[in-house]
Amino acid sequence: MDDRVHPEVRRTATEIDTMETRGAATIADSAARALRTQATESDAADAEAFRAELRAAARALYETRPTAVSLPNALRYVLRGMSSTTVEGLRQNVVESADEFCARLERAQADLGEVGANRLRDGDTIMTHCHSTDALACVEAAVEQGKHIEAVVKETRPRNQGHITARRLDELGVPVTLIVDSAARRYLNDVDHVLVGADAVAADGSVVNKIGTSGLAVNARDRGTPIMVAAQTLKLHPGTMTGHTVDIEMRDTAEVVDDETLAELGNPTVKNPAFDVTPPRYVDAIVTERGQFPPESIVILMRELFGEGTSEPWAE
Ligand code: RUB
Repeated sequence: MDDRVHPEVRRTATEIDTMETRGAATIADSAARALRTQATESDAADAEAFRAELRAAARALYETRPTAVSLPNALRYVLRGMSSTTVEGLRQNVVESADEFCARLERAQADLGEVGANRLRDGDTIMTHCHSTDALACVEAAVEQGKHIEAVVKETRPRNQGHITARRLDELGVPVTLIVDSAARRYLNDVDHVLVGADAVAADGSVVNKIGTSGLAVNARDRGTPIMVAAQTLKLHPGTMTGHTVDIEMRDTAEVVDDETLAELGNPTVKNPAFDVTPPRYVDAIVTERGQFPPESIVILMRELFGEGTSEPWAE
């Protein structure tokens, strides 16, 4: 890693890489805070060196995990705030943009929660996949509105993020039924909504989320269960407007099977994709802090928010 990158930023990058810090919104929040630390701790001699240092820090964070677009969106937001020509001015710019970014993220999640909660009726049961703070914001708001909500929670192999969801729902007072991933279709009959988050939403309305989301959505469509994606606009992938695709992270096979078992099995090839793509036709609504959208119309919101330009400010 570049020598100019502050140890705190390195630590944040490692935590994202090892998934100690995980989930698209949380990753974005910690990346913005890391850039803030780089700025406050910088002893750059001049404005040019300061900018170069911040770009190096942003690159180190960017290179951790490839799929959640909230990460580059966060880095872009903070770096684009650098308008001053002095070190002190730039430091101030970064601190203000990072603070503004984190506050906006929190507000967006709360606003999105209110929108999503309106789709949930008193007595509804949801099915979740993985752990999404955006999705849980909808449940939290519904509970605050006095609605009784129950949940069927998929464990989400191989990392079992469903356990985090189960704990969080329990804290909200939502009764939870935990199931193995392969039991999802069986229990779709008992639920009123599938509610998931997103790591990225493409311009055509495709939703990139934890591996298994697309199979769940296809099964839900077959059973007539509505599929709701909670994704604040930070998850919109501007590059997909100009033909870029979303890179799907392949993770270590040790998450699936340990070396000893692998050898006993005759060393088969193991694949461990972390995410998949759900085509827009399997999604009923994308719930954002700007309201809910049919997936096919999300591109209109993307143009409004990002324009057409998506160049990366950390590129040298
Ligand atoms: C997390 C995941 C979540 C999205 C949305 O995957 O797929 O559904 O990131 O989360 P991983 P949030 O555990 O591999 O990071 O709504 O909190 O942004």
